[in-house]
Amino acid sequence: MKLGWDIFCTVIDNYGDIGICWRVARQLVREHGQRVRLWVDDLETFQRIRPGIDPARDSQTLEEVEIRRWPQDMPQVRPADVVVEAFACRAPESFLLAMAARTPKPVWINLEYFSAEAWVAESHGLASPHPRLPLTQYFFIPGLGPGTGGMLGSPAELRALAAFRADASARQGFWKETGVPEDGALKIALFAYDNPAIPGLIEALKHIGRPVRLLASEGKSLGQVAAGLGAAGLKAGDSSSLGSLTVQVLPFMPQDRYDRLLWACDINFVRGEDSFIRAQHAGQPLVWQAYVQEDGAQWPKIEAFLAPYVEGLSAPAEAALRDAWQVWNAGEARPQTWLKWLAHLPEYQKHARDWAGKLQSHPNLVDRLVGFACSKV
Ligand code: TRH
Repeated sequence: MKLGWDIFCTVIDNYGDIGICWRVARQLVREHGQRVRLWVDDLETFQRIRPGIDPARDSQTLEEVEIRRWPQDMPQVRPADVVVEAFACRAPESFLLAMAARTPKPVWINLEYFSAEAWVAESHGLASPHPRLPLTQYFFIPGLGPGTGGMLGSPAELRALAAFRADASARQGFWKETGVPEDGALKIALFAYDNPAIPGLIEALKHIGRPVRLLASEGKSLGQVAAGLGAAGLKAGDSSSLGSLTVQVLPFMPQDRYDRLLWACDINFVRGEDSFIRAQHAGQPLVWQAYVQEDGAQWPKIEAFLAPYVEGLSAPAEAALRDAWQVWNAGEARPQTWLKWLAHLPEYQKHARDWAGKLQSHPNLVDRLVGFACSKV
C-alpha cells in the first residue's frame, strides 16, 4: 500500500535523532515505495550527515524524500496518511488540529528509542488517546525480539556491506579517500562522548605489541584523546604517534561514509543509538558508550543488551567484555581492563560476526513500521 508519511524530527544535542530519521525516511521511499515528507528543525546539523542539504531552503527533495524546514510557525498543510513524531518530539498544535479534522484520520505514531529491555515488548504498539482531540497515538518501540518494533537495518545496507567486504579495491578506495594509510595496523574507530576512560584506552593501546591506528572522530571526545596523548589539543586532520600507536583525527563525515568506516575498521567504539546499531550490523568487536540519562537509566539498557549479546562467549571473554563496557560507561581510566579485553580479540571477532548474522533474523524496524501503519489505516 502506497502511503504518505509526515515525519517530525527535532535535533536535540547530537546527531542520532536526525541520523535515524533520515535512514527511516530513505528506507520507506527506497524499499517500500512510500511518499515521505521529513520535517526537521535544524537543517545545519542535518547537512553535516547529508552534505547535499541546503540549510537556506525551506523545502527541498533529496533521494526522493521531501525535506521541509520545521519552522516556529507551521505552514498550513494537509497531514499525510501516517504521522510519525520521532523521539518524543511534538508536532505543532495547529498540525494536530488538522490531523483531527482530516478524513480518514492519520495513523499517529510515537517512534521511540531502541532498547533491549523486557518492557519494550509489553509497551510496543500500545495506544494513547489524545486528552482532547479525537486522535489516538501508538507507541512504536524498537527492540530485540518478535514483540518489539525491531531494529533499524535494511537488506540494501547488508548487501552493500557484503559487497564492500568482498571488494578489496572498494576498501582501498575508501581508505584513500579518507586519508588513512593502509599500513597493516589494527584500525580502531572511536566515536564517543567526552569520556574520562579514553586516556586509559590510549595507554593500553601503546602496549599491545602491534601497530595500532586509532581513528578518532571529530567532536566531543577529542579533549580526552588529547589528554591521553599529553597534547594541548587536537583538531580534525591532526595525527600523532606514540611508539606503535598512531592517533588520527577524522573530520566529521557524511553518514554513508561513516557507515563504511565501521565496516572497514577492526574494532568500533560507538555511542548513542544509531552508530551502536550500525556497529552491530558491521560485525566487528564493538564497545558502546550509552547516552547518559537521568537517574542512570542507561545502565539497565546496557545490561539488557549485554544479556543476549554475551551468550556463547567463553567465561573469561565475557568477564573481560563486561568489565570493559563497565569501565567505558563509568568513565574510568583503566589500562589493564583494555589489555585483558584485547587479549580476547579473536574470540570477539567471531562472536561479532555471529551476532550480526543473528540480527538478520530479527524484525526490521522499517518493515515493521510499514506493516503497523498499514494495519491501522
Ligand atoms: O550523536 P549521537 O550521540 O546521538 C544520540 C543518540 O541518538 C541518543 O540516543 C540521543 O538521545 C541523543 O543523540 C540526543 O550518536 P548516534 O545515535 O550514534 O548518532 C550519530 C549519527 O551521526 C549517526 O547517524 C552516524 C552519524 N555520523 C556521521 O554521519 N558522520 C560521522 O563522522 C560520525 C562520527 C557520525
